[in-house]
Amino acid sequence: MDSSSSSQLEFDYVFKLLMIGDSGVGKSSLLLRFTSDSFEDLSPTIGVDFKLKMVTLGGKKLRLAIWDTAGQERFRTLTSSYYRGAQGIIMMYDVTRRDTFTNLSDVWAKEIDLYLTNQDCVKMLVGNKVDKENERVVTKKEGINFAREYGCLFLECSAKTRVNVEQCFEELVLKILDTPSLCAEGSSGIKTNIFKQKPLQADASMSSCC
Ligand SMILES: Nc1nc2c(ncn2[C@@H]2O[C@H](COP(=O)(O)OP(=O)(O)OP(=O)(O)O)[C@@H](O)[C@H]2O)c(=O)[nH]1
Ligand SMILES: [Mg+2]
Repeated sequence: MDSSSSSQLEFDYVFKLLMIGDSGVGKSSLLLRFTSDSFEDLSPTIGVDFKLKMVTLGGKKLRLAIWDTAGQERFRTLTSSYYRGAQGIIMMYDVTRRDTFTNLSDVWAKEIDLYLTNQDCVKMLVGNKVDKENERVVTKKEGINFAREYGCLFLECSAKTRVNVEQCFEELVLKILDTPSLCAEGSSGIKTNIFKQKPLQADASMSSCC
């Protein structure tokens, strides 16, 4: 990745986005669908993964630095350090697994309270795997209610069928753009800061889609 070439610097903002949620809910699959428009049977993430994507939204050229954390508990200490400076966070559950939904309040909301440094950080609740409608155990209404209580945006999606995949990221980013403190000159959303936080070597892979 060459961050010094001029084409790489032609953007208005860098936003750091973080993906959290239980193992197996489909965080890496959603990210792969969004960045590469593909779907595979992925192995659980080891530590943290990272992808970059350029998008144009709201008339701005944006560089999204998306950190995909491991849901497995043994990586929790490592992943907690990646909350720092995030402008947006995707909290994900699997609509066919009730435990992944209850863990949002039992585990993930607590992690956010402990580790998120940015008070105005925009949160997006995502219920994945809606293609498995006949196995659904968490209703859309429950998702809406949780999102209302925790002040999150909300969408249901399927990384497998592409339903609402782009919207998850677009709605999150549009809300970030609409939040002055996250876009102001001198805020952490400005161009250079993402390269200060690199993935730990053996525990993360870095790839760029643009
Ligand atoms: N049917 C269906 N399966 C999905 C969908 N998204 C992911 N999966 C499957 O769910 C399993 C787990 O997906 P991952 O993307 O690895 O889950 P993860 O949240 O990244 O898991 P960790 O990295 O362990 O935290 C894989 O077998 C995926 O193929 C979806 O939208 N529909
Ligand atoms: Mg993963």
